[in-house]
Amino acid sequence: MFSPNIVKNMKLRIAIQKSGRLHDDSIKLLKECGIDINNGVNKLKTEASNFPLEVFFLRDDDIPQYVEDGVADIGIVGENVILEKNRPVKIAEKLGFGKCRLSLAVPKSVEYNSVKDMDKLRIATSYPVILQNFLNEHNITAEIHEISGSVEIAPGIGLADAICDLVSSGSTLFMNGLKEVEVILKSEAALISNDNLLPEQEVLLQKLLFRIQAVKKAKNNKYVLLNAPNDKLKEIIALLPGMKSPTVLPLAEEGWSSVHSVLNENAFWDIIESLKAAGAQGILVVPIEKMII
Ligand code: PRT
Ligand code: ZN
Repeated sequence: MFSPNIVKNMKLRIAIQKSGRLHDDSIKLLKECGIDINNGVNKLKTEASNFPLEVFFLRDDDIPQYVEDGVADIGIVGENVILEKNRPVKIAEKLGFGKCRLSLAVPKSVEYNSVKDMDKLRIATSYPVILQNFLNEHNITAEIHEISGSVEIAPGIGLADAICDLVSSGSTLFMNGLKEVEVILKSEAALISNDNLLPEQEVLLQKLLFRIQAVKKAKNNKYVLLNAPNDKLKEIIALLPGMKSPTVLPLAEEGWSSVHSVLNENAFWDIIESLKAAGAQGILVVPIEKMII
């Protein structure tokens, strides 16, 4: 294998968006992973003080190429960009932020029944590769107009009949008199890595992934503390999954216990309601910072 000294001197270089929608969440994620970085304004690169990580600030569109070329070892970028750029990089982990969808939209007044209605239309987009693949899959011939920004105004100025663009709240489409008719892709930010990392870099990547996964799990779970009358304990415990099983501690008041557990966000409100109905009182819900199973 390799000597621990090499690992000691080895660095991982990560590319993140310089400014834009993914910048703040990328920095926040690194911070939540316990990595201190000093991201001064207008800096193009910086170093972490407590993890062997060098950070490059780039335009998101360039990140897949930099990672493929090995200028950066890993990067954080939207899945939409990864698929559009179609570079041979690996998705190491989806990160749960920057969520959006790439959709087809047409003017509100246009009747739309199925994707076949796109046949022979002019579609404006900044995602010609993903759009062309989608059209091919559905055997549709359309004229793709590649434009780099403000795609949603294209139908209004007569440049296109439809658009294919990113949507999150839908308000941009609404304000431009458009309606979303097909979701082509659901996207979120992902950590990508070069296909040929050195073994020492792979070790560092695994270390980083371990931390990212702990942060992600913590975000999806809540720590719950509640008081339960002892005669209802069995019923209440049955409702709580916990990491192994709930912790039960006697309260100073006779006949009552304190129950501690971890609940997944998806099932959270349903379980809280059932707990109340089963006699739980004084329910406290606390965020978890890191969760290592
Ligand atoms: O300068 P650089 O090239 O780095 O940045 P950029 O301007 O190309 O990208 P940026 O910062 O706008 O977005 C970066 C990434 O954020 C995208 O690649 C997506 O992965 C993700 N993301 C998430 C979004 C959105 N949500 C989003 N809503 N990217 C863009 N939008 C735009 C969309 O294009 C449309 O104009 O927001 C508008 C629609 O938003 P709603 O809320 O009105 O539906
Ligand atoms: Zn971009």
